[in-house]
Amino acid sequence: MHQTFDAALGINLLHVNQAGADHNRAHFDQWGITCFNLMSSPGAGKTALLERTLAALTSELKIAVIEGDMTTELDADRLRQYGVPVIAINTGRSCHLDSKMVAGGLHQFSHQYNPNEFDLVLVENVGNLVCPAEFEVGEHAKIALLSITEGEDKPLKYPVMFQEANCLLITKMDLAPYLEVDIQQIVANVRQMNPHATIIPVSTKTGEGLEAWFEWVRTQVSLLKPSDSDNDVETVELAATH
Ligand SMILES: Nc1nc2c(ncn2[C@@H]2O[C@H](COP(=O)(O)OP(=O)(O)OP(=O)(O)O)[C@@H](O)[C@H]2O)c(=O)[nH]1
Ligand SMILES: [Zn+2]
Ligand SMILES: [Zn+2]
Repeated sequence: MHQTFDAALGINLLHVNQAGADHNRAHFDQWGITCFNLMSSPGAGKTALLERTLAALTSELKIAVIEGDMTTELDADRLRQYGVPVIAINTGRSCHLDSKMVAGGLHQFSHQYNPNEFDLVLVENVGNLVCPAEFEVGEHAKIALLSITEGEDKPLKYPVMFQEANCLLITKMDLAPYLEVDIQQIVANVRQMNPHATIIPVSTKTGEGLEAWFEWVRTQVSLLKPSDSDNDVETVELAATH
């Protein structure tokens, strides 16, 4: 793992990061934006999932993406084709996004667009099963992706990401017939770390599970909305009585 204590400066980097994350979250709340942090090992399918999500949901939600990559804009360019703002952040040698980098992205975003018009910001973190889970960026929910090609033991070997996740997507389900993989064992290992996360098996190739994922996204976005204004609270309460 990277260093979390800077001996030269005598500061705990995780504490500094947390203050920055709280600041970012305050901005999201003020704008009425829900923010998700998508995390996985390299190549588990974050960008593919974002492509399907943008294709399905941009007609009903106003979405922006913060795209973290160490050096390239390859993923950002893939997502720009969906006509949404994509803020690319190159982390250089760093293996994760931190709250300061995301603050820089939000600054850029709020100068180019009116953030009050947006519903959802999707952050694609740098592919890494360890560090991203340690550094909050101001998200309201953490989404972890685990592809079935990675092995059933990953939730046990890299516990923090799976403990922290609000939603776990088991990806590349279309490959199950070709692999000797026990999906129930993956679920059991995740449950051992985290009894509460929503678990959704998906495939961006066949579309399996994507509707359940979209519905989870819609629910999370609508949960944040009521605090927006009194008017919205009333609408939600009225809807609930019918
Ligand atoms: N068979 C199969 N392949 C998939 C699926 N989702 C993604 N892939 C493939 O897996 C590879 C990596 O997918 P990406 O979406 O780029 O993964 P990522 O997590 O964004 O990767 P990094 O940003 O490098 O960490 C690509 O070749 C995708 O086509 C899936 O559901 N099934
Ligand atoms: Zn990606
Ligand atoms: Zn790190």
